Amino acid sequence: MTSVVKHPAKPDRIYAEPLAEVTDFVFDERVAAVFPDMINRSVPGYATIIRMIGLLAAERVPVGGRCYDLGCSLGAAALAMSRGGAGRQIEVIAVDNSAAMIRRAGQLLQEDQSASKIQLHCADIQDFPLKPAAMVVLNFTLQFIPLPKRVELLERIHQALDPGGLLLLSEKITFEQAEFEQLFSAMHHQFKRDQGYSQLEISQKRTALERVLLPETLHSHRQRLLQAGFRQVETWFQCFNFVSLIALKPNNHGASGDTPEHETSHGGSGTRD
Ligand code: GEK
Repeated sequence: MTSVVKHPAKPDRIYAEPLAEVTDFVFDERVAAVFPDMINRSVPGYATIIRMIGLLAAERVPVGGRCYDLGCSLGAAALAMSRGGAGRQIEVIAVDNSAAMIRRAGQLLQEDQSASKIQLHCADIQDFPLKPAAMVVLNFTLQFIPLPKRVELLERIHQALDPGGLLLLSEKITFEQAEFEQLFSAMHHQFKRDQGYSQLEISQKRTALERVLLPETLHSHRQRLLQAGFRQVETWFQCFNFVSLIALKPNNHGASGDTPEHETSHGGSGTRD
């Protein structure tokens, strides 16, 4: 989260010592205090995704347009959008249900002059009312929403988006093929080792997240986005078991495609993911 934090991030040592009992992961004060270090060392490509969110906002958000960062944590994506839309009077609304995250985000954003237009809300995104928007970001947030509730949230986002609007959805994913599941989990594990996490930290964190972060396959995500009303869905980033998708809502002229993707042969090859 280099874009928010100007001073070195406090190191994440939450799972460094053996715990008598590993309880479910929560986004509390301890996590909020080390979050930039934690997410950068845990999610391969995180800094790139944040930077590209800024470029997407620069490309797609019109003058006076509205953006949402849902499950904003410390507001990295909100800040990227705010900077991407600089000079265009865009409105950025960032929402998270962790009071600790919102408090810390408030402190960090206050230090950043470019972020004056970002509104922070401590609320559950599952029932947070959405106004018309040009861009919505769910950057590694949907994975924490209960499975049966996910489609409803995506439907509300689709409904709120302006014609031609876009949803950016980043998620940790699983794979149907066991070989890829094993290979990419191992690569993620290696990535964390390379970032300085010990075997103990990796294994205790995995246990803590087991019942909290529920990943799905890329195919499930694409199907649900289509079900929610999106017509065009494309993967723009993937590193092992971390992906980021862009889902488009057609503009009034149907420019992003009037035909649901499941009725066409995708990418000309007819193959599915
Ligand atoms: C980033 N997007 O830095 N309502 C609101 N917030 C929620 C909910 C909910 N129902 N469930 C979880 N969260 C950020 C990173 S982190 C991803 C997102 C991670 C929030 C939760 O409090 C946390 O701040 C965030 O979603 C997930 O670009 O830690 O892997």
